Amino acid sequence: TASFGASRRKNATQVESHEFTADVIEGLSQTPKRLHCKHLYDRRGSQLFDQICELSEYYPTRTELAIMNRNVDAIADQIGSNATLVELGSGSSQKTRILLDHLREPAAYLPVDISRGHLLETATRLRVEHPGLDIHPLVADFTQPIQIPPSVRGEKVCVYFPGSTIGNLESQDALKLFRNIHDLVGPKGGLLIGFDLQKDTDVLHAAYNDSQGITAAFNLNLLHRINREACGEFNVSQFEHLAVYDQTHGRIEISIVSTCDQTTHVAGHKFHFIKGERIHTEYSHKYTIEGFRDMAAATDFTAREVWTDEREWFAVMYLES
Ligand code: AVI
Repeated sequence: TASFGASRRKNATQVESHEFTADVIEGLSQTPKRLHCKHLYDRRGSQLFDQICELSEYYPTRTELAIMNRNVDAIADQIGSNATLVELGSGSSQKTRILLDHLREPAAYLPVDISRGHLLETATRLRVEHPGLDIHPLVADFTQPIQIPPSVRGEKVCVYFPGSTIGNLESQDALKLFRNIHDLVGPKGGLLIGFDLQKDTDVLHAAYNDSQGITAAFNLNLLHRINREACGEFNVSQFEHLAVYDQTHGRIEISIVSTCDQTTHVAGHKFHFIKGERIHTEYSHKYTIEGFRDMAAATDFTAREVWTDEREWFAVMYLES
């Protein structure tokens, strides 16, 4: 599951569906039209994202995993002993396992995710795999400030934010998140973060325009979701996936493009599209190590160490507050 998490829980479905509908109507009323990328991760979207991670063209997941495997001892040294590890947008990922297997006497592990079911499943599994570890799942939206329960006592707090999910935030939101993390970990706290690096445009293009069309299905699923959950009437076959690399901003820009002039309705609201008009759905920022270091420094984090792969396609950085 991606780090924004699947946000559908049976008993909270109604409230969430109102919020989703309101958000969709607001986004489609803007010029240019836009939809928040967190809405890409309903149950189906999360399944499709898991498939993306397995694609030969989608290098980030396996590259980050290889970096973690190769450097986990050095990473554990940086984090130090008796640390409380807070994972933002925790998945069921192998990266977390590697880290937990190597941490020196961790005080506690706090996986944070917006999806309760997924979070509790992960916590149950981890309790079996790590019987001595104090595990406190937190159902929360990590883009908002979070609090560590007072019962959790470690020598320091380290936030783990893998997967380059930071890249899906616009720069102001990324800075805000860094500040929240800084407040959470306190003085001498840590942040272990994975981020994607700038590289050859063809490699980037292939990663977001895979030959099997899984990324296209992932993106267009958002229109299906609107039809399912927000009384939408999109004729999805009249829209296409578009992902292009914008070199100036160092980011992949993902949108859904209308292939003709058309009108659709969402919960009784009318939306007109001209041929070629885009709905922006996601950014995926690609950084340089220097640029990332500068962004972190603007929020008073200092880069202590960075690990990368031979091709320098992806980086994992340890920062201290
Ligand atoms: C979750 N996130 C880091 C992915 C990325 O690469 O930006 C989301 C994604 N969108 C399309 N493919 C993958």
